[in-house]
Formats: sequence, structure tokens, C-alpha cells
Amino acid sequence: MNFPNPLIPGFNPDPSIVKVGEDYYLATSTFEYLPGIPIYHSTDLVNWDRIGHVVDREGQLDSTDVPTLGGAWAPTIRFHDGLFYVAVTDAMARGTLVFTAENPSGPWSDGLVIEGAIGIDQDLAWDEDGTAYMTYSGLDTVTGNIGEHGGILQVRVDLEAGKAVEEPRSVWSGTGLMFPEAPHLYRHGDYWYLMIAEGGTERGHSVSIARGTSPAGPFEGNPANPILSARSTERPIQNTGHGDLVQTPDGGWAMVLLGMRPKGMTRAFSALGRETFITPVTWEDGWPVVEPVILNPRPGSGKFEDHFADSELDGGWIAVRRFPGTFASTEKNPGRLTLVSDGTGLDDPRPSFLGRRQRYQVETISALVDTGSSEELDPLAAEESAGKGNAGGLAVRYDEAHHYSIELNGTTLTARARISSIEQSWTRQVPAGPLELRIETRQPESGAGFGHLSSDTIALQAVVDGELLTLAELDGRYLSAETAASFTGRVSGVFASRGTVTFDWFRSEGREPH
Ligand code: 6LW
Repeated sequence: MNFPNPLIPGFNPDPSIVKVGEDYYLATSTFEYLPGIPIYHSTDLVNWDRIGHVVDREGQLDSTDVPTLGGAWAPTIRFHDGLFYVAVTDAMARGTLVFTAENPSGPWSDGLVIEGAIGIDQDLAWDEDGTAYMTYSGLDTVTGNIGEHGGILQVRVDLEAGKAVEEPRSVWSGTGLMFPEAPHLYRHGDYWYLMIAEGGTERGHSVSIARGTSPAGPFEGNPANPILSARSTERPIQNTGHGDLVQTPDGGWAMVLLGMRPKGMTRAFSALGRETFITPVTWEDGWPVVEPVILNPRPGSGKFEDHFADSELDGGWIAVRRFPGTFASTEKNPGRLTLVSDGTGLDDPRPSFLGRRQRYQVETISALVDTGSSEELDPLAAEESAGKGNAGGLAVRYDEAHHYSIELNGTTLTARARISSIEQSWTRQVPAGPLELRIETRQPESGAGFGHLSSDTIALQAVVDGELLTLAELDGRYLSAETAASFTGRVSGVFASRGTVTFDWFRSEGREPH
């Protein structure tokens, strides 16, 4: 099969996939962003639609104060006996959770804590008797020392009582590379296969596999391990690992996995973070043989336009440690998006920021922002903004310490960059009234030298009196996975930092560079 790659572009790491009849369902990690754990659906493994989220309401994850890096790590999606299961770690928060749903588009359950299976990357598999096995990576993000790694562990679990029914057992943990993780256990032919990732999620990332005759092991490693790694190769897709196997519609096999697309002369910076890719697999002598992951972007450009005409927000909008509905509404003023700030800004862990995954290497977002809103203000927002007016605009974000923004506050337009503890801003006056703001990301010219080291350039702009005004052109490498290292990816969108701000429309248009 000729698969597009990336398969699901933008911040979509740790993919897990299940085939049920003719349908495929795929889940990815979302960390501190909400709604959490999108479920994508396909019938051909090529075209995918997001059909819902596992986490769509308060209480399912403990997100409000979760540290950056924490939250929804590495879901495994499975189907057993008429029910869909998602096993996931709510890292640095609730711990090991299992969600269930009859329909993968939701609603999903509240999430049952599984006691006695402390770790990350929990997998679920059932043997012929219906006994459930949870296999996971022994990294305790909740109670333990995150520096210690216990290898790959396994317990039989009671999924009704929410507990392990035995002490964790060590099972095969790879070839000795660091961070054995992302285990998935499968029955295929005469064997049970235990596939894992090792080498860390950076450039050394790999997939290795072992097999045995029982789901509990012992497992014997494949002499050909690792069966996939892009490390030290020229391949444009690096960090390949964290795979899950699935049968293709034509009866073949494929692996979905995470990868990154580092750019710049030394191929050092990946603007979009960890994305979902796919690659064909064949079976030889009872072992899977995985093809290198080929870059094959979908042709043409990708557009998204929101006129906020529906009372419900489009499901592609995400927010940080809070659900979009807590500060964003299209109901108050149909045909407009209203953001109400509680006084927090982009430097805060819980900003009034509504974003979308950046999906293309070259992408422009724009919106018409109005800070002179005559709307009735939320009392808290009114008090906060007294005498200072409303402020908001467009932002590109990795986390609260890494973001670029362009903000309107009455007639003052401010572009701002925050990179760790370093901050700079550029200000100018503009005529009163609604203003079109833009953030453009472009590829650097190819070539050699310092100017070619980065992933991209990010321009912070506004259309003033019909002319495009650029307030700042910034180096994109500071908003890349390698620099921010906060596990997520680029998310760009709209925000309010004071009072009430409205947006008439939002647009994004992207394409892959030629
Ligand atoms: C994920 C683990 C990993 O749980 O990072 O390093 C974690 N690899 O497999 C977050 O994506």
C-alpha cells in the first residue's frame, strides 16, 4: 500500500491502533492539553477523521495542576468482548487508568485507576481464557523517583475491580538500550509477541520484539533487533519508534509509530513535534520485518477556516489544563468567538488560549481580533481589565515558557517572544478597531551557514491600513521539540490575556515545502 506520511500530521505522538471489522481506530497522547486523547477513525488506513476524544469532561484526568510534561501519556486502544478499552497513564496525576466505551466516538467512562500497575505506556491483551494482561514500562511518574527505570513489567489485572491480581513480574526488556517502553503484546500464529520501544524517544528511538508461547513469557528476542530505527541514517523521518501493529485492509501488515521531521542544515530541530507515521510490515520466519518509514506528504495545501457559526466549537480546538468551554464560547455571540480572560496570560500554566496543532511545515494562521468589544463583560474579567482595556491575539505555543505571540490592546499592538526566562517585545500603535493578525511560519532557505541551522522562521504580523506589517521575524528553533523538550508539539491559535476579546474568523493554511 502507498501510505501518506505523516499519516496524522502535527502533535500526535505515541499512536496506538485497533482494527474492528473494517474500521480502524487510532489514539494519541495529549499531555496537559484538553480535550484529551483524540480518537481518529479510518476504513482504509489512509484517510482519517477525528471522531471524538476519550477525555471530554472534568474528572477523567487530573489536569488542573498537572506539571508540563505530565497528563495523558501513551494510550493503548484495544477492543475486547464488545467493548473498547483505552489504557493510559495520567502522568504526575491520577496514574494508571483504563477507560471503556461501547462506541469509540464516546462517551468514554470516567477512567478506573488500576492499582498495582505503576508505570507508563500500559498495554492490554487478553488470553484465550479472557484473562487480562497489563504490560507496561516501569517508570513511576506518580509516587517514585522518575530517574529509576524498572524495565518492562507485567501483571494480570482485574479490570472490574481496578487492580493487579499479582505482583509485577519483569518480562523481556529489549536489547539493553535505554528506556524500554511502549510495550504491546499480540497473539499471532503460534506465538505471543512482545514488541517494545527502546533507546529513548529522541534520535536513538527503536522498536524491538521478542516472542514466546505464553502471554506471560518467557520471551526470546529477535536476533534481528532492533527491527526499526532511523538513528544515524539520512532518513528525513527520525526518532521512529513507539509502534503498534495492525492488519491492512488487503490482509498485509503495517506499523503505526511516532517520528519527527528534523530540519535545518544539521537536521537538528523539529517544529511540529512527534507525529504519527505508518510503514509496511511483512512476516518472515515468524518475525515481523519493518520497512523504513518513507516521507510521503499528502499533496496540495491544507486549509481550515472557522467562522464560529456553530454553537459548539470545532473538535480540533484544544486548550491547556482546562476545557475550551471554560473560557471560549460561540454561543454568546453567534458568528463570533468570544474569549474571556481570567487575568492569566501565555506565561501562565492555564492561559485563555485556544489552539490547533500545527500540521504543515509552512503554515499561516490569521484572525480578525476585536478588543473594543461592547459585550457585557464577565464580572471577574471586567474588574481585571478596568482601565486597561481588553487584550488578546494570536500565539504559537510549545508550553508556558516557549511561545511567540502578537497581541492587540486597543490601539497598541505588541509582538512578544518568550524563550525560557528570556523575553523580548516589539510594540507599535495602530488605528482603533478590529485588526487582522497573522503568524506565518516559513522554511529557511536551504544552504549552509548559521542562517540555515533552524527549523523555520516565524513572522508576527498584522494587516494595517491594507498593508502587511511585520513586527518581528523570529527563529523557529526555540519553538521546536528539541528545544522545548516538553513532549507536545506546536500548537497555534487565539488567546485573551485581559478582559473579553472577540474573533470574527480564524484561518489556517499550510503546505509542505517543495
Ligand atoms: C511515552 C513514552 C515516551 O509515554 O515518552 O520516551 C512518553 N517515550 O513512550 C511520552 O510520550
